[in-house]
Amino acid sequence: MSATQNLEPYWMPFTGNRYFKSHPMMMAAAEGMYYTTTAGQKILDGISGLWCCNVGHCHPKIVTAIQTQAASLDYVTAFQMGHPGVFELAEKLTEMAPGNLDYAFFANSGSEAVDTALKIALAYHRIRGEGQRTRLIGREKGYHGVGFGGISVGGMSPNRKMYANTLLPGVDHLPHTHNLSENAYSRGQPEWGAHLADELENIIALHDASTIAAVIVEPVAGSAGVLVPPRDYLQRLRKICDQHGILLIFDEVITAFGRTGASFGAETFGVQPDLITVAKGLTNGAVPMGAVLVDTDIYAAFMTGPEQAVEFFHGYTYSGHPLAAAAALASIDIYREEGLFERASEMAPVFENAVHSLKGAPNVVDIRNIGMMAAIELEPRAEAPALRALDAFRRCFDAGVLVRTTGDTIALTPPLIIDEPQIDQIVTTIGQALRSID
Ligand code: PXG
Repeated sequence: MSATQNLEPYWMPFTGNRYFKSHPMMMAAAEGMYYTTTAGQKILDGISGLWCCNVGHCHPKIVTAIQTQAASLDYVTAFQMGHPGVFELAEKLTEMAPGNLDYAFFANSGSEAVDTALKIALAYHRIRGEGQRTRLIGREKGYHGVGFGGISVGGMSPNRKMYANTLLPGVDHLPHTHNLSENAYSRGQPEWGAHLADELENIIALHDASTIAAVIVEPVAGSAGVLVPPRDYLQRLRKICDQHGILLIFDEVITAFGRTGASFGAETFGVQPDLITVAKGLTNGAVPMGAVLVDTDIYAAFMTGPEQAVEFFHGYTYSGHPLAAAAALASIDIYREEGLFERASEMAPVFENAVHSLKGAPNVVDIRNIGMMAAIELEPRAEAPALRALDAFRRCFDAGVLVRTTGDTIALTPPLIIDEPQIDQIVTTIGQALRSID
């Protein structure tokens, strides 16, 4: 960054623009576990960029794949046309996906993947003659991106309140599962809370199952601060959906690609959804891409009518973009070749012990974790919610460690290549930060 660079014209997303522009934090480069700031400081990445860069930054294989693709086929429309990479990607992705999720629809972000999945669910019921199934069920504290569909089923009030009267109609929310009096300091899945899934029965009783199209949840709520599903909770949701002909969508934008210690959260928790949304780790964050993985029966329901007719009136100019497909293929190869899902599963207990060692640090009220994701929840300062965590974030950054905060919770979601000394560095730095702030 030159000293004279004009920061004003860029309206930054999810950022306090005025504060940032007077206290800029700029990255110049990244490699492996580290960023380098424009001031030349090395920063250990404790959050995989933003839950994205699971194989670490600027992996040579991904860099080469993108460079080679950019020089050979830059773009081709996805409508009535294709390129080999995207078909190969669909095959590899659906091979990796659990159960009969044998079809992949491509979008460019998690938000687009979510809106696509909701549209598939609604259209599926309508095609089968159940067009009255229009209701969508999300969950409090859920994050499903920022499209109108995603914020409607999402449960983050700051993201919703400006649009209260223009959200999708006919949406209901399950209760969230965050409860410190029952579950504080859980390691892995909490014992308490499976009964909260039964609230779906009440929602069904209220509206009648025949009006409900789909339930969408994150297997582990990520943005809300790593809310791990209580034991048997997801199983109960699956069972109730099955009993009532309701589709179950797992939003795995964060949990897919090794984050929970397996390829998908669905695998970790042993629950088979009808649709899975992915993004982030799909391309290791290197090129934007999202996807919806779709059950064979759902795909088959659409494949009716004249062969040449469009079956689903949906898609994006950049669906299955060649650069994104190349980055995703390289990422999937690296996940396999470097055994990163297995590594995440092996490293998870080390990570768990390390983060739980922060119990007793000033103002810590909860620590929770699963796989390679964890949260440290702080007591908010009176009258100043989120500021304590923000102070901790800045102290950590100054000390060379990048963490993420949401409200008064510090989230950790490091690249799956992290080693033990780096885990120690993150935890030690957070401990020092918490002891240095009030
Ligand atoms: N679903 C889930 C579960 C997500 O976590 C999205 C959808 C939307 O993806 P896009 O690519 O449209 O941003 C996400 C995104 C945070 C944070 O602080 C997390 C996300 C986005 C911004 C901040 O944890 N996840």
